[in-house]
Amino acid sequence: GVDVFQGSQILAYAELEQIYSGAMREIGTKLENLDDEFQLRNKHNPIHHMECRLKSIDSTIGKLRKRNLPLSVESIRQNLYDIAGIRVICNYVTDVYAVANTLSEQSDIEVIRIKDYIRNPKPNGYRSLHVIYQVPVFLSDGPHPTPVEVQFRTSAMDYWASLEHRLRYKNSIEDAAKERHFETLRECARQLADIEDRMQQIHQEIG
Ligand code: 0O2
Repeated sequence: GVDVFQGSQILAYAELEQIYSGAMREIGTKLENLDDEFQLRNKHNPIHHMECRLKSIDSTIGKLRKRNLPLSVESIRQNLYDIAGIRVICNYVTDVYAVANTLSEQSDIEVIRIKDYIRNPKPNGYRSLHVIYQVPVFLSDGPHPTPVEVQFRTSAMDYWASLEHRLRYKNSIEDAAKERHFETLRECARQLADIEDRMQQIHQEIG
C-alpha cells in the first residue's frame, strides 16, 4: 500500500492523516465531556471505555482497490468515511443511545450517516450503532470538515464482535467447523441481547 503514493501525494497524505487525527481528538473530547456530565448528574458513567484508531494506509488502499476507486489522496478524502474511527463501549443499550443522541445534537457537528445494527442486527448477529459524524478541524487556513466513524456498542456486543472478528480471519480451521462456530455465534448474539435486556431492567429499577 505505502508505495502507491509518490512525491506530492506523500505530503498530501500526511496532511490528511493529521487532519483525521485532529477530528478524532475533537470527537473524543466531546465524548469525554458528555461522560463527565452524565456522571455528575446521574452518578453513572455511560461510557465504559473508548478506543481510537486511524485506518492504516495498507487497509485504506485495500478498501479503495476493493471498490475500484481511484488510488489517490483526493479519492480517500471523497470516498472513505472511516479513516478516523472511535469505538465507544457502554454498559447498557440505553447509554449507547443517550450518548449517541446527545452528541448528534451538538451544533458544530453534522451527522452524515447512521447504521443501526442494534435495532436491525446483521444476519450473522452483529450488533452496534454506527454513526458517521463530520466535525470541523481548524487549521491556519480555516476549517476542514472531517468525517469520523463512531461505533457505539455495549460490552456484550464488543465481546461478541471481537470473537466473531477473530473467527472470520482464522484460516487454520476447516470450513465445516468454522460454519458451526458462526452458527453458534448467531445464537449467542440472540442470547446476549436477551440477557442485556433483563439486566437493563434491573439497572433501571434500582436507579
Ligand atoms: P476494521 O478493521 O474494523 O476497520 P463502510 O466501508 O464502513 O463505508 P460498511 O462496510 O457497510 O461501509 O460499514 P459498516 O457496515 O458500517 O461496518 C464497518 C465496520 O463495522 C467494520 O470495519 C467493522 O469494524 C465493523 N463491523 C461491521 N460488520 C461486522 C461484523 O459482522 N462483525 C464484526 N466483528 N465487525 C463488523 P471494517 O472496515 O470491516 O474493518
